[in-house]
Amino acid sequence: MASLQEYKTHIGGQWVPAESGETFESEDPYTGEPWALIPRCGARDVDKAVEAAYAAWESGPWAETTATARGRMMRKLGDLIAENAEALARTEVRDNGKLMSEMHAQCKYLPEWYYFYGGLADKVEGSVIASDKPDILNYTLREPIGVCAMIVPWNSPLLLVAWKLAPALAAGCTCVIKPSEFTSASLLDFMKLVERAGFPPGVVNVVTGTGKEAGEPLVTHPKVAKVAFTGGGLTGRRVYELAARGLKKVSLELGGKSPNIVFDDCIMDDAVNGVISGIFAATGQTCIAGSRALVQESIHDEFMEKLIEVARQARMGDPKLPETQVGPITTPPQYEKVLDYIGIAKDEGALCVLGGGPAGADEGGGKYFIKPTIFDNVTNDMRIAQEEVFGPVLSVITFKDEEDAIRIGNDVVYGLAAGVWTQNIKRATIMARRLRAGTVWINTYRAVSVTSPFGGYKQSGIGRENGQAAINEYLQTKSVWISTAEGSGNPFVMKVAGSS
Ligand code: TXE
Repeated sequence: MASLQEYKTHIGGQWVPAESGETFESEDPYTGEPWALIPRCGARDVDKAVEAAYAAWESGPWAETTATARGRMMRKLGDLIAENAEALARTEVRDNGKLMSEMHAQCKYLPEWYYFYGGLADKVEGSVIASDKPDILNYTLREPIGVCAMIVPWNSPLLLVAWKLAPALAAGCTCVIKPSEFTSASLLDFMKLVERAGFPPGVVNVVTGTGKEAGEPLVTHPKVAKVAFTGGGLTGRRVYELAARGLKKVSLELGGKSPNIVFDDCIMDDAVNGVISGIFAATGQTCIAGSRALVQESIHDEFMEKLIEVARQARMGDPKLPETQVGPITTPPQYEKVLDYIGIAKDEGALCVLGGGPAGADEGGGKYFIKPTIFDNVTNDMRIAQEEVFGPVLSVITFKDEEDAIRIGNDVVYGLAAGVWTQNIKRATIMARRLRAGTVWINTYRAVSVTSPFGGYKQSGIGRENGQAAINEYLQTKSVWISTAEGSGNPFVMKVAGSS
């Protein structure tokens, strides 16, 4: 076996092993072989990282860095990401199994988060309040909330870090990031760029390790003021409960069971393409997966014929090759989970019309490959229609009319995204209004932008990432009162309206 690449983590501006000296292996999901050794951090490493972040925020050079200088550093980081996009993409493909073609696009666009929020850093303004009291000047300051814990999953590590880190840095916060234990390497590579961009020690720290050993001590650390989490619903709930004990500010981006709704007045080829992109892109391992295709009864047969024909041709293979369209499942537990759900769907009586199991080497598969799978005749009460699979498994459900589509579309605990395929603008507008989801795409799917708010309705999450308002997740408002009155008034009476 080739020797493993040894990584160190980054705490307080230093490259360090875990205090315990322990490491764990990271696997290449295409080959199933370990390729990297990652420090196995625990509570002591977390404490060091949070203390470093706290010092940098409270008294360190970061506290004195102007917002304009912060923005400049962030733009420098954006430039460095652009220069190193290819190398970052290669690490993520190796560690995560994402397609090189997807990572090329992602890493090329990634700098935009640091440019956008870097530009916003010195445009955070308080206001002068129109006071209802004489002799009072009252204004607000919008200040960084403090040390932010950022916990990210394995499906898109660099992108999901950017969604949190960029607004937090712009706001003037400092950060401790915990990547998934399955995909830590790309973030550690990225930290070399953070260092080169000139961020002072302690502003951005990383603790690698498991949720239990590194994640929980981070969420519960008394000096962490805010927790930004992306991951599964159960873990999100646990993180929320732990954070609540310390009354921390929390944002959660959790899973979805998004409907991709195809009306009989759609452009059929576009809709087929949109449904494919919703569920088979990124091997279905995305929170915004359009895992329920709702198809109007009148076009069901024609639509299914075309959908199966296109899905059948999806090319599985080595994620490094540009022609590959469907890659491996990223983690062994996720692989088992997807296979379990395929079994559940079959037991529930859903009709498997494509795929339905692991893909062998003759089909382009490697260690953890599952064939693009389509279940027809699904009803919305089945588990396969209600629970997040997070893999290349599509459930097709038919509907009669708009009202029926809205009812079925909304009848899940999630509300992350929805797609609608129609040429009727009136229908599109009604659907956009009535679907309970944080994002609604009309005649497109899986489009994201740094400029556009992203987040969940219902159990898909709390708070918004991206867009200008996301910076508020990392700010708190202070109200400053200055009296210009003679004397300080009656000490036993509250200074309410009209009195100073
Ligand atoms: O996520 P987890 P996993 C869904 C998807 C998937 C399921 C589990 O359905 O099958 O979640 O995936 C850290 N305290 N999504 O295991 O467990 C963990 O180490 C603090 C949806 O990846 O949610 C990792 O860094 N932290 C999703 C992060 O939480 C803890 C993306 C996410 O892990 C912790 C990925 C704890 N007790 C999976 N336990 C989306 N919304 O995009 C774990 N962690």
